[in-house]
Amino acid sequence: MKLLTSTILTAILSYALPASSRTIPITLDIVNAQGAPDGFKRSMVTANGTYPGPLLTATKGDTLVVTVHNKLTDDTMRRSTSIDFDGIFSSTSNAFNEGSSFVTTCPIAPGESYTYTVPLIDGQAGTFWYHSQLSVQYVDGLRGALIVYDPEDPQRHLYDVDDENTIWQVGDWWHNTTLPLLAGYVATGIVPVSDSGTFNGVGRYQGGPEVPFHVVNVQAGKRYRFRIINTSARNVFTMSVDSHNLTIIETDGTNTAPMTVNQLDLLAGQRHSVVLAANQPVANYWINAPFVGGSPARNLNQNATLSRGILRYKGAPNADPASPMTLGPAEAELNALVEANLRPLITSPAPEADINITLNLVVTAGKAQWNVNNVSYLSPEVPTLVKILEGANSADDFNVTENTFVLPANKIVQVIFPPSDDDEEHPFHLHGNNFWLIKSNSSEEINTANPVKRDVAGVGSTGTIVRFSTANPGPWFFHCHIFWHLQAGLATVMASGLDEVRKEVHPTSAWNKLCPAYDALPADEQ
Ligand SMILES: *C1O[C@H](CO)[C@@H](O)[C@H](O)[C@H]1NC(C)=O
Ligand SMILES: *[C@@H]1O[C@H](CO)[C@@H](O)[C@H](O)[C@H]1NC(C)=O
Ligand SMILES: *[C@@H]1O[C@H](CO)[C@@H](O)[C@H](O)[C@H]1NC(C)=O
Ligand SMILES: *[C@@H]1O[C@H](CO)[C@@H](O)[C@H](O)[C@H]1NC(C)=O
Ligand SMILES: *[C@@H]1O[C@H](CO)[C@@H](O)[C@H](O)[C@H]1NC(C)=O
Ligand SMILES: *[C@@H]1O[C@H](CO)[C@@H](O)[C@H](O)[C@H]1NC(C)=O
Ligand SMILES: *[C@@H]1O[C@H](CO)[C@@H](O)[C@H](O)[C@H]1NC(C)=O
Ligand SMILES: *[C@@H]1O[C@H](CO)[C@@H](O)[C@H](O)[C@H]1NC(C)=O
Ligand SMILES: *[C@@H]1O[C@H](CO)[C@@H](O)[C@H](O)[C@H]1NC(C)=O
Ligand SMILES: [Cu+2]
Repeated sequence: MKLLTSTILTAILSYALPASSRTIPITLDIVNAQGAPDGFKRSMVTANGTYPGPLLTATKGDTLVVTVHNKLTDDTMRRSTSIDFDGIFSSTSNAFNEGSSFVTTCPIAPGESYTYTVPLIDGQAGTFWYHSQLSVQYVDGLRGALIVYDPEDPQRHLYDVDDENTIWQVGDWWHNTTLPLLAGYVATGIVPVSDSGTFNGVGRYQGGPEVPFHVVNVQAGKRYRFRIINTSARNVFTMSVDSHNLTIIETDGTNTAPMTVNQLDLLAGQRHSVVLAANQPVANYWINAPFVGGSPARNLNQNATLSRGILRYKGAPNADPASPMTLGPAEAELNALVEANLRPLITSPAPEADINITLNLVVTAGKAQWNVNNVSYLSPEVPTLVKILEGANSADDFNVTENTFVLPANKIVQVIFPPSDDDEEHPFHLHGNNFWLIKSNSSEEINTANPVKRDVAGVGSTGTIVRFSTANPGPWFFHCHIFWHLQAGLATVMASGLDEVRKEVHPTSAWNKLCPAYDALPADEQ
C-alpha cells in the first residue's frame, strides 16, 4: 500500500514538472592520476583521471544528479574531497548539496560516495564550472567545466557554433602537490608562484618539453561562441586572439549586451562567453593567455608567454602560427574590457540597500594570514549549516573566527570593500547566489541603474561595492577565489534567514553521515 501511494505521488510530481526538465545522472570518480599537463609529470587529484575533468553539460531547468566516488589514496594531497558547482544558484532547501566544506557540508571521506542533487533554478543558464571546495585541493587538478545551455538563448542569432569544442579553460599549474606547497606558504607567508599556465589542460614551462599547444579548430565564415573559464587558484589571465575581436555576451551566467573588445582579463573563478567571427585569411593564429600572479623571479620555470593555444582555420597547415608569441594586442591597438562598462542584456537595477556591511581586507605582514575586519577565517569543525539546524541564531552562536554575518531574510545587503592597498585584486565570490556589481574596481563610478550581475568580482585599489538579496536564505560562503588566500583566512559566511533555513532544509541521511565519517578519519585521510 505504501509503495502504491509513493508510486502515484511520483507520477503526479513528474506530471507537474515542465516538459524541459530532465534529470541528468553524472558519475565522477575522484582519483589520483599521473599526468604532465605542462610536460612535468606529477600526481594529481582528478575527476575521472583527466585535467581538466570531464565536461558536464545540461539544459536550463534540468536537475544534475552527481554521484561522486572518492577513491583518493595519495597522501601528499588531501584525501577527502567535496565538490562545488561554482556559480550555480542554490535554493534554501537544497543548501546541504552546495558542497562548501564546513559551511554547508562535511567533506566526503576516502572510500565513500555522495550524490549531489542540484536542480538548476531561476532559469539559470550559461558558463559555470566545478571544483574541489576542500582547502586548496583544486590546485591539484580537480576542476572542470559545467555548461548550462539555453534553448531560448536571446543571443543565439549572434553565433553559429557553441559545443564541446568551444570551451576554453585557463588555469595555473604547479609542479608540486598542495600539502608541501601549503607548508611552504605557512612557513614563509609567500603564496606559491605557479610553474605554468594551462590552456584546456596543456601548457609549457621555461626549459620544459615542447608540449603541443591546444588547437581550437574553426571554419572561415562561421561565428563561434567561446566560453572562457578562469579555473585558476591564483593567476589572472589576459585573453586575446591575434587579428580577431571578441564580442562579450555573457558574464558569470548573466547575458550581457554585446560588447566588442580585443582583450579581456579574467580573475580566478570568473567566466565570459565571447563571440569570435572567423573572418580572417585561412591560417593559424595565436590565442594568447598570459597570466600574472606573484613574482616570476620566485619561480624560474614560469614564462607567461608560453601560456597559449592555437586558433586553426580549416585548410591551414598543421603547424604553429608563423607570427611571434606576444602577450596580446600592441598598446596602440588595445581595446581591453573595462568591467564597469559591461551591461546586462536585460536591465536589472540594484534595489536600495537595507543593510550595509563594510569588509576590510588586510594581510598580516610576513605571514600566511589574511583578515577580514581583523578576523582570519578558520573553518569550524562543525559546519555552519549543522550549527544552524541545531539552533544557532545569532553571531554569538559562532566562534569569532567563523566570520559569520547573521542577516535577516528578504533584505538587500550592500557590501562595501574600501580601496585596498594591496597590488593584487582579490576575486570575491558569493556562493548560491549572484550580486549586483554596483561599483567595479575598474571605475570610480557607482552604477545602480544597470549594473551587471555576476558572482565573482575583483576587490582592489579603487574599492568595490556589491549588493545581494537574502530572498534565498542560507549560509552562503563569501570568499576570495585565490584559494591560497581563502586558506589563509580571506573569507566570511553570509548567513541569512536562519529560521527559514531551519524550516526548509531537510537533509538526507546520506548527508547526515558525512560528518561522523569525516570526523572519525585519521588526520592524513582528512
Ligand atoms: C584594481 O585593483 C588592482 C589591485 O589593487 C589594481 O592593480 C588594478 O589596476 C585595478 N584595476 C583597474 C582596472 O583599475
Ligand atoms: C567518469 O567515469 C565513470 C567510470 O568510468 C563513468 O561511468 C562516468 O560516465 C564518467 N563521467 C563522465 C562525466 O564522463
Ligand atoms: C615539493 O616540496 C617538497 C618539500 O618542500 C620538496 O622536498 C620537493 O622537492 C618538492 N618537489 C617538487 C617537484 O618541486
Ligand atoms: C585568472 O585569475 C587569476 C587570479 O585572479 C588571474 O591572475 C589570471 O590572470 C586570470 N586569467 C585570465 C585568463 O584572466
Ligand atoms: C575589431 O573592432 C574594431 C573596433 O570596433 C574594428 O575597427 C576592427 O575592424 C575589428 N577587427 C576585426 C578583425 O573585425
Ligand atoms: C619566454 O618564452 C618566449 C617564447 O618562447 C621567449 O621568447 C622568451 O625569451 C622566454 N622568456 C624568458 C624569460 O626566457
Ligand atoms: C549604506 O551606506 C551608504 C554609503 O555610506 C549610505 O548612503 C546609506 O545610507 C547606507 N544605508 C544604510 C541602510 O545604512
Ligand atoms: C582592527 O584592529 C586594529 C588594531 O587592533 C583596530 O585599531 C581597528 O579598529 C580594528 N578594525 C576593525 C575593522 O575592527
Ligand atoms: C575560536 O576563536 C578563537 C579566537 O577568538 C581562536 O583562537 C580559536 O582557535 C577558535 N576556535 C575554533 C574551534 O575555531
Ligand atoms: Cu585574495
